[in-house]
Amino acid sequence: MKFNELDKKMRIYETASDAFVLPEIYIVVRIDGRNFTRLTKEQHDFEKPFDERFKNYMQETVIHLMNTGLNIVYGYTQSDEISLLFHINEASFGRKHRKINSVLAGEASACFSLLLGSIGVFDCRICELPNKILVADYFRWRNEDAHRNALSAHCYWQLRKTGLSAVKATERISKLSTAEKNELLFSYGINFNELPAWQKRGIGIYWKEVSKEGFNPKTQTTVTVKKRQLYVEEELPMKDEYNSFILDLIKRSEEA
Ligand SMILES: Nc1nc2c(ncn2[C@@H]2O[C@H](COP(=O)(O)OP(=O)(O)OP(=O)(O)O)[C@@H](O)[C@H]2O)c(=O)[nH]1
Ligand SMILES: [Mg+2]
Repeated sequence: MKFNELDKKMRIYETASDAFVLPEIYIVVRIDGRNFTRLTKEQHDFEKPFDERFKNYMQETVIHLMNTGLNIVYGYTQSDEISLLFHINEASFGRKHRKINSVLAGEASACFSLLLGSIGVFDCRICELPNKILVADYFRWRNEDAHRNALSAHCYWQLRKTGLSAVKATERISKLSTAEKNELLFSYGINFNELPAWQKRGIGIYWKEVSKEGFNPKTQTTVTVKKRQLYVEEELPMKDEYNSFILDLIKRSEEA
């Protein structure tokens, strides 16, 4: 068989399941650490429930992903996960699922591993969202998930500190309402409302246009240039305000 014939024959098997995201559908990817319960608690000794250094690695990984040449409007991270919102017109890799998922999982794993100094692996999945309202709800969902998990995680580790086993602590927390979890923390002198916002709501990263002064050696004059720069928001709003924040980012990205 000639190579051309072999190439044509085999290519079908490689591309048969090459699904892509239709135009005008918003792409949000969620990248999540694989087995990070083990990584954070057995392989490394990160502070529990939240560790500043771990948070910085996640943040640096988001910044790396937003600088890989894809047009990403917004990056969000909480716990061991990262969500990225693509610009509505982003067409890289023909919007193919397999290519987007594998490239982003690879980029995130490589960046995080270098920061950590050992292997840390991420998976990646695509959410296809047919309108902006759903995009805002997607981010609200992850933001509220962060809030709920932070409250439970603080309770869990507080109970563990007092000598309760993992099973007993989990069982105790499963029976508590949100108000009771707040009270439990309060009884140990912790006011949940006063804990750092990044622990409760995650961190948002987006592009801001800034004016910078530069020197033009040709004309020997000072010039002002506009540059896009990533901005890290550690005090994200919540609930309806967060929906508005996301909708505003989308609006600005589509006007630009
Ligand atoms: N110690 C510590 N652990 C963290 C921190 N941030 C996230 N984690 C842990 O990361 C894990 C994330 O949970 P999951 O993504 O649900 O579970 P996983 O073990 O990664 O499993 P898969 O995602 O299914 O592979 C939890 O165990 C969190 O406690 C941190 O700042 N400190
Ligand atoms: Mg994980």
